[in-house]
Amino acid sequence: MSAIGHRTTLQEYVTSEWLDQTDDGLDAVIMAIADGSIEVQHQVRQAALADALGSTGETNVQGEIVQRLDQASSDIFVETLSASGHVAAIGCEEIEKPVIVEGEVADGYIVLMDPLDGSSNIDVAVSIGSIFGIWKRRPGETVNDRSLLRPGNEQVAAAYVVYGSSTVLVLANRTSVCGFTLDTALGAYAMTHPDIRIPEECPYYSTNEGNNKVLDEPTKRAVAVLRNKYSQRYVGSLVADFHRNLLKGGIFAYPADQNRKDGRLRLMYEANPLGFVAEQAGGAASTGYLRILDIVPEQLHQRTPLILGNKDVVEEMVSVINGG
Ligand code: AFP
Repeated sequence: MSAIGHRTTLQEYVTSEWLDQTDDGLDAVIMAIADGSIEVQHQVRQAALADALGSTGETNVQGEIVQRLDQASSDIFVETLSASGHVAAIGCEEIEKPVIVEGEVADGYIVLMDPLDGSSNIDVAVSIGSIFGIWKRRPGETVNDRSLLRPGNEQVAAAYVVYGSSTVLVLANRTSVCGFTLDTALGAYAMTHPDIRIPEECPYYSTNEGNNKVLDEPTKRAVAVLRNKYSQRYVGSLVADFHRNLLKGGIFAYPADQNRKDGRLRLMYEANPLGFVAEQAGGAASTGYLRILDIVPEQLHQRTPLILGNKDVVEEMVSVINGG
């Protein structure tokens, strides 16, 4: 029995109050993400029953073993985004080269995505998710590989989906951040979290404490400040840790360390989209030295240190890292 009742559906929202003059076609891109995520959440929840867990045996451009659901999610979103008629190019964690969409593309959005974030949690029924950054093709631009290398501050929108105790899609543009919960009976998203603002209080910090031994001294001091002031919560899926902290307050930190000089997380389809959502919700995103959204990217799959969440706590961590 549908529970949507009086609630605004995602379709109604993105085709009415959400769109402003400049965003023609953006609603179709968001609905392509929504449609793809409904299929992905179904496959994720059925995977064990359908013997669809485990790896493909392939290694992706990150040097990571590709999980079967990683591949399936990548295929699903490339399909729905390409079929939207408004996406000119797609950059994906699982695909080495950009996908330049053939045929006539009106408007032309460029989408960077992590189709299934938190691969290490897929087989153990822990929350995972999908992450999307959306840029607009420059007027008259013939899209090529370099068209995807745009700073995060040029995004027109960003979205992520959490496949957890419920399936929630969070959408941000330059004026608002809202959350929609999937009504599995109706197969449609409905507004459940209007006007999301990251709370003032910050009860949580999320970091892999197992890396502490390989952090440099200033970063160790910064993490110690978090440890002494906040309660730790760490799922190991960035999208799930970020979602909790966005709704309840908190800071996520995956700094660079001796083993990962550039950090672990990917700039274009993890840090930039979530950094955009965080800033639109009153939070902040930093490398420890730079604002994430101001980084001019050089490679599609480049990594970055990431500190993300409550603005004042991010600034405090940055100041300690810089000797403050
Ligand atoms: P993927 O497995 O999809 O790459 O995601 C895992 C992840 O990039 C991010 O979701 C987590 O926050 C982080 O890595 C977990 O890393 P550790 O296992 O080193 O803590």
